[in-house]
Amino acid sequence: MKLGLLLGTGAFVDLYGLPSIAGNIPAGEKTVWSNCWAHCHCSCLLKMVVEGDRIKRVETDDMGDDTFGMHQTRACLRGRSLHKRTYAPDRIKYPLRRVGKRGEGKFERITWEEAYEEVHLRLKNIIATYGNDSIFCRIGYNSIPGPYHFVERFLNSIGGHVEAHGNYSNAQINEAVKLTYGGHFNDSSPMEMAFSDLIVLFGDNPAVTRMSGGGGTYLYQVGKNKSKARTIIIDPRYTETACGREDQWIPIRPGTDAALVEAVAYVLITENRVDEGFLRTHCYGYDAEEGDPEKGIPPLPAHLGYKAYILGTAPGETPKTPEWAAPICGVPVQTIVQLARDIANARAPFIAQGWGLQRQAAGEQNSRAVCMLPILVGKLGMRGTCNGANAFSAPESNMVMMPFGDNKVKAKVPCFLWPQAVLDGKNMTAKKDCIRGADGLKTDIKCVVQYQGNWLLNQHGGTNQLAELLRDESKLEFIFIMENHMTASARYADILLPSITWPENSRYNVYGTYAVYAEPVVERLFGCPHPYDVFTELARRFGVEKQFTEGRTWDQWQDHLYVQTREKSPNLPPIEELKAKKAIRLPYDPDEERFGMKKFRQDPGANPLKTPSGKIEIYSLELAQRAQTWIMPEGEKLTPLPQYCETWEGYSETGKSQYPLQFISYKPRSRAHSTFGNIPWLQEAVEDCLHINPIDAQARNIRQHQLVEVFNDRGKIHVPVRITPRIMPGVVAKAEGTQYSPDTRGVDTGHCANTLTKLGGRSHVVKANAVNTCLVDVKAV
Ligand SMILES: Nc1nc2c(c(=O)[nH]1)N[C@H]1C(S)=C(S)[C@@H](COP(=O)(O)OP(=O)(O)OC[C@H]3O[C@@H](n4cnc5c(=O)[nH]c(N)nc54)[C@H](O)[C@@H]3O)O[C@H]1N2
Ligand SMILES: Nc1nc2c(c(=O)[nH]1)N[C@H]1C(S)=C(S)[C@@H](COP(=O)(O)OP(=O)(O)OC[C@H]3O[C@@H](n4cnc5c(=O)[nH]c(N)nc54)[C@H](O)[C@@H]3O)O[C@H]1N2
Ligand code: SF4
Ligand SMILES: [Mo]
Repeated sequence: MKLGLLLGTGAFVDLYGLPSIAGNIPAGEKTVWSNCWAHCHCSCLLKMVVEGDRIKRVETDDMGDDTFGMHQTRACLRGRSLHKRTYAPDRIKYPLRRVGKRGEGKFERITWEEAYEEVHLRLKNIIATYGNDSIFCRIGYNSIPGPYHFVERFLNSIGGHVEAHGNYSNAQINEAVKLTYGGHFNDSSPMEMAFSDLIVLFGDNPAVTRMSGGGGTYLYQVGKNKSKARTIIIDPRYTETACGREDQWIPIRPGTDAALVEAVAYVLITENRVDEGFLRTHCYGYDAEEGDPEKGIPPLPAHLGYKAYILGTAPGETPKTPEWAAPICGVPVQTIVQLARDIANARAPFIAQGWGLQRQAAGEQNSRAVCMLPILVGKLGMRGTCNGANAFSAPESNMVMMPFGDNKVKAKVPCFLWPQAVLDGKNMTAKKDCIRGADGLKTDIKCVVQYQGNWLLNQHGGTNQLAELLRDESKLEFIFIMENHMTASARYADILLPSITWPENSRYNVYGTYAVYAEPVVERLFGCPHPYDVFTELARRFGVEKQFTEGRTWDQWQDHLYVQTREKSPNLPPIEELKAKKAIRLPYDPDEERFGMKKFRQDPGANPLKTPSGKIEIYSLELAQRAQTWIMPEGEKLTPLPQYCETWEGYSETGKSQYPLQFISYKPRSRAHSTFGNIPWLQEAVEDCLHINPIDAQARNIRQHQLVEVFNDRGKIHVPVRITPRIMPGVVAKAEGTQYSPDTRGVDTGHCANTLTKLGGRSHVVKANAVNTCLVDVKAV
């Protein structure tokens, strides 16, 4: 039932028309509706309590009740500390120009006029000398990106820039799902779990990554409470999502999910539990294929198909039995067999994956492998199921975004390979390095623009090696950064401009169950201009102001984008109404079908997928073609089937390497990556430490809570240890996002995970960040 109908209010419920919590606000205070803009994309509503010109505290959404649809989008610990970000002592207050060596962190204060002058001049020189093809910019998606595209827009209005394709989050799974399903990345909403009888999650921790009221974890709880579906969590760590709630935790070695899936497939096939009919009518490459010359679909001999590969009847293949897989993935034979039978017996299995397992060298294959489970049993495109892809991509903001403008530079570099483009861009090609939009790059990257990111150093692989590259002023000639706080990356800026924090800004957001018009909660601090006005001024100096602004101020752009959004979603209130009420609940029907691929499932002939064959591609024709034509550096491999693949620094290397432990870095509860890392409340609330299993700790004489050194050839970090069975033996883990802080001994006392990961550690297919493929050892300090 639609909520609007339920309450008789029509299209939406103006639950948030109320300006403040009546009777609860002391005299002299007022509340202002705002929202949290953090990178978890939960976008929770916040009620900011302001006294005078200062945010005094942050309260959460306290309207409505626990009825689903009327539920409060309660903020997490980070959102409730948001004012501490605004008033943090490491705020960048004024424009700064580097005076010391790059990375030393020595700056002098300059005026805004000097800053405009210098940025204009340096960008102009870079363009005159090397062309726009030498400028790289990638906006950190630290916030719902919508309103923030003015930086790319500015660069495009002055002739363009090299963009990134893919991102640090989900480049591999997106490619994998595209190759397999031709789309359908976020197939089902967690609400479908209400109609499932078995939930299986691979490397997915929504209780942290989609933490609060606006996020998917709430939907997960609601759905699961309704169906009481049994849940299996497959992860090297006993995660917050698993803690005390799961029916089964299956610890697995990082990077080996594909081996587990193959053994499950072996059991399903040999016990006659696969859906042969579905595999014939809806899929390509399970077994021999006749092909269709008219549609350009080639035949496939049986020995190249998935079945022959799994059963080991293809030449040179071994049967992928549970006995074969168990020593690789660390999951006992009996557990594998039981998992296969549980999936086969389920009426509506909801099988999904997070993004941890695709941040691996063979990440695309890991993701494709997980999709094989619903495919084999033919349980997708129906109530209560998921196609094996991600289910917790928070409902994207439906906001129409500020247009990028036409980018005259067509080449796009994989987001993780921009340092390679600095080192040797002109030798990067489409078929070797996955450059898109052109055959290769015209020139090396000479200038980097970072707005709202910390990927210049901290969030990228191999901080020590990357810092060395950044220090070389003959390579990168201009680093231009705009930031709120002094981060590890910001220290490497040539020109560092301050930027306002979220409560100082205004925006609309339309999101899942609500729409908000967030006005600035307080005045901009330190006399800082609005960042849109900063880029408007730069555009003016380049003579392209009109083109950049189209005559709109920031607030006029916001109104303009909201009106366009409403044209697409007519159930939104008129702009005047939202502006008056500030926040509004949108109707949400919990029983609505929220699974994908329904039409394809019902009639695959009439509703083909956007794959080369129009079917689900177990054997990827696109990958088969790339395997013939791409130049693969040693160690990188393209296989048309979703196969388990041994990789550099994977589990198969642990016996041979002097670094015997697999290291993974996961999303922190107290931060969004490095954002919020400067808030003492949050540092106290969540311990930043290395998790190690008692067996591995004992073998190294390590005691609880002592300081340990985690090391490999690339770097060393010092970090307190937590000895816990919540991490499986052979694996150590740490949250990502603490700031890189090398000391004079070369030890990173800020214990940034990327001091251990590999700078060029790229995945096989889309060449994205494989930071979870990493070997280390640990010793007591
Ligand atoms: N080892 C390891 N590395 C990883 C990952 C991992 O799992 N392990 N995860 C990867 C992933 S998924 C991602 S998405 C990336 C994230 O990488 P980044 O997007 O670079 O993430 P943050 O560290 O959050 O940096 C965002 C910065 O933007 C600033 N900021 C916030 N709001 C504003 C604003 O309005 N204006 C301006 N100018 N600045 C603002 C914040 O202060 C912060 O310093 O990291 C990747 N790196
Ligand atoms: N609190 C908080 N929430 C966030 C963010 C944040 O920084 N903080 N960042 C946001 C962003 S940008 C993104 S991209 C998403 C990221 O969301 P995810 O990428 O899904 O999050 P991670 O914690 O990196 O990884 C999920 C799980 O994968 C497990 N894992 C790692 N390797 C493997 C493997 O080989 N196999 C299996 N089965 N499991 C594995 C990890 O132990 C972890 O529990 O989260 C978003 N939400
Ligand atoms: S879950 Fe927390 S960090 Fe994410 S949007 Fe909500 S309040 Fe902000
Ligand atoms: Mo991400």
